[in-house]
Parts: sequence; C-alpha cells; structure tokens
Amino acid sequence: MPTLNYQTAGESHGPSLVITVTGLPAGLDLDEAFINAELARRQGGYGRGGRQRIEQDTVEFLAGVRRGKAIGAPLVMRIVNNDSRLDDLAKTPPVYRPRPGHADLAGSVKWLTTDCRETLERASARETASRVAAGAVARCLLRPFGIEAFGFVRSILDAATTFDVTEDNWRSLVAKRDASDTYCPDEAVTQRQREIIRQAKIDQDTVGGIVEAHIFGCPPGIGSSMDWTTKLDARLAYAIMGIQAFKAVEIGLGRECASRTGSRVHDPIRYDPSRKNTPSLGFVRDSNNAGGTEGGMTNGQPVVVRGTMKPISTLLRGMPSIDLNTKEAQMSQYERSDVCAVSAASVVMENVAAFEVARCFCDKFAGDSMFEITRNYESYLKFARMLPLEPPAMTIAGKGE
Ligand code: EPS
Repeated sequence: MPTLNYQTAGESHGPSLVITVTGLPAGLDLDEAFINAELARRQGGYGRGGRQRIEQDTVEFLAGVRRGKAIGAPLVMRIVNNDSRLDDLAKTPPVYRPRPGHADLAGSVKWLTTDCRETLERASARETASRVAAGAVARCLLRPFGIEAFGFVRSILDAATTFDVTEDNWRSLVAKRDASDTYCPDEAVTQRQREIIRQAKIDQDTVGGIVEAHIFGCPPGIGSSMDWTTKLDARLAYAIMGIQAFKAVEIGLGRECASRTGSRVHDPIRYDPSRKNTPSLGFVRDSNNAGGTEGGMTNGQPVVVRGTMKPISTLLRGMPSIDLNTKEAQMSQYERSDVCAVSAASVVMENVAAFEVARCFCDKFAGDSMFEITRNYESYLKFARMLPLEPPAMTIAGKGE
C-alpha cells in the first residue's frame, strides 16, 4: 500500500485549490465539519487582509469517499476560490517590481519571465488552505488512537507568552486560544499583539512571529532512527519549512540546547507502572526538552514543534527594488496582502505537523483498512507493555494474535 502522502495544486486566483491525499486506509471516517472548522480557523486572526472577506473555504470531496468514509483510493478535495480572476488581464496586472522576501525575483529568473505573476500565484499563502485540509484529514485518522494536536501563537514581534503547555492543561487552553484575536491563549499578550499589528498597519509595515504545536497521545516508536528519511523530527522540519514564509523550525528546547550542558538538556527517565496504560507506556519523564522525539522517533512524550514566520513580504510602503524590465531602481510592487498572518500560520503548522505524525504512524502500523491499522497498533502496544520479551512469551503471544 502507498505511503500516506499528499499533493496540492491550484493558484491563489485560479478557479480552485485541489488536494490529493494518497495512502489513506479504507473505513476512515472523514469528519467534514472538523475539516471545514480548521479551514475557517485558518481564515481568521487579527491582521488579515481583504481577501478573507471574499473567501469562504470549505472542502468538496471529488473522489475516494463513500458515505463519509475513505475507501482506500486517492482522496481528492477541492476548495473553491471566490476571487478567481487569473486570466483577467485587467484585474491581474503583471508584477515586475519584485518584493524583497517574496518568491518574485528568484521565480521570474527561474521561469525566464519579467512577470512574477505565475511564480507568486503558487508561492502565495493561499496554498496553505490545501495543507490544512490534508492535515485535518490526517487528524481524522489519528483521533481514534487518542492522538490530538493543539497549535497556538507563542509570539508576534516581541509580544510573547511564556506559559507551559502540558497534557493536563492543553484542553483548557483551546477555549482561551479560540477567544483570542491572535490565537494566543493569554489575554494580556493578545492585547499587546493586537496593538503591534495595528501599529504595523499604520506604518504600512508587516510583522511575523513564532507559532507552536503540541501533538499528544503518541506512543513511543513512531518514526525511525534507521534511515534519515524516516525520522519524524526530520519529516516535521521538512514539512514545516515548506510552509510559506517559515524561516526556522525547532523541536522541544530547540536552539536553547546549545547554551546548556547535557545534564540540563536531557530528560531523565523513570518507570511508573501506574502509567503503563498511557501513551508513555509508563516510561515517564518529568521534563520534555526533547520535544517528544529522540533518535527521530516519538518517545511517549508530547511532540512539541515551533516555527518562525517572517513578516509578510508585501509592504504597503514598499521596499527598495528594481523594475525587472529596465533594471532601474523602483520601490517594490504592492498587492493586496495581510499585515500579519501568524495566527493563520499557527493553524497551518498544527495541521502540517499532524500530517507528518500520521505519515509515520501509518508507516509503523500499515494496513489497507482502519481494521488492520487498529489491530497492528493494539498488538504493538501489547508487546511493548510486555517488555522484556522472552522468546517463549513472544512465540505464545504471536500465536495468539
Ligand atoms: C498572499 C496575498 C493575499 C493573501 C493571501 C496570500 O492574497 P490576495 O492577493 O488575493 O489578497 O490574502 O492569502 C490568502 C489568499 C489565504 O487564503 O491565506 C500572498 O501573496 O502570499
């Protein structure tokens, strides 16, 4: 069976975005309301531009579904673009004064044109709607196994929160995050972040920030240390760096590891039999500096990732640039844009990260149907709880399967 994977297609101002997810097991319940709720969340957040008032992102299933369940075939989804005017020359003028920080310059040289339009249409963060849809589908797969994701905004410019997110408090933070205009579950910091975005708008400038996602409920052993391409942390970094405008990814303590000695970085291990039936299988850590991954595999702790989003590169005030046709100095072109899309990026990263966990989860518990995946998952946990496995015990347990 194919590895869980996805592809996206569609231009920002084309007729629609199209998402194909392959490798889904038959029998997977596709929670359309949940997928659409994630898409709606991505459209929100203080600092978004006019486009979000035009769009109303929802998925339409085009293939791979019967009676609300995946059938094991490629799943094809469409999100319609209401602002679809790519072929309308009057409304989509050429972009020939590239924006520093945008794909404009590199793309126009790469595709040998002085009109950056075709480059920017795919580079646009509109594509992140597709990635949220794919990630939300992956979350439908993870949920029956108790694996859930929580993402939020950690900081915008210098307005940052410092609270800890734990297995015990994250559910209470969901409502606080959803009540925040900036998706930051801290009211005082939300106010400062709003003020920063408001000021950036007045200054015709833009701002970025840091988003964080936690994935709860993974047992140890998702991902693999045997080959770098199968390491979960490597997959996360690859996928998250692929999100528009992301410039850095950190797992757990991240960069901070460099300024601490080993004894203040690594999470001591103990065994608590009363927690044998939790995702940790009883292998307890009192800190989670590793961000839930060791050797590229989950270690039973929550997976914690952070992404840094640069400020949006379309500035109303412009930046020094050139006219690609004459090479003369000009200010960069302005296109309708967001002042800050960090809130949206938190939803994108949460879903993108969940997809990578689901990908590694399916690699480990591979099966054509949810029945098989469930059986493989349960028998793995059974063996893991029986450790150390004596050869006879293994044989007996194996026969009993
Ligand atoms: C974007 C420019 C804006 C944003 C867009 C990303 O698009 P438009 O030029 O149509 O106003 O709104 O983001 C989205 C459309 C979205 O759905 O997130 C860009 O240049 O990256």
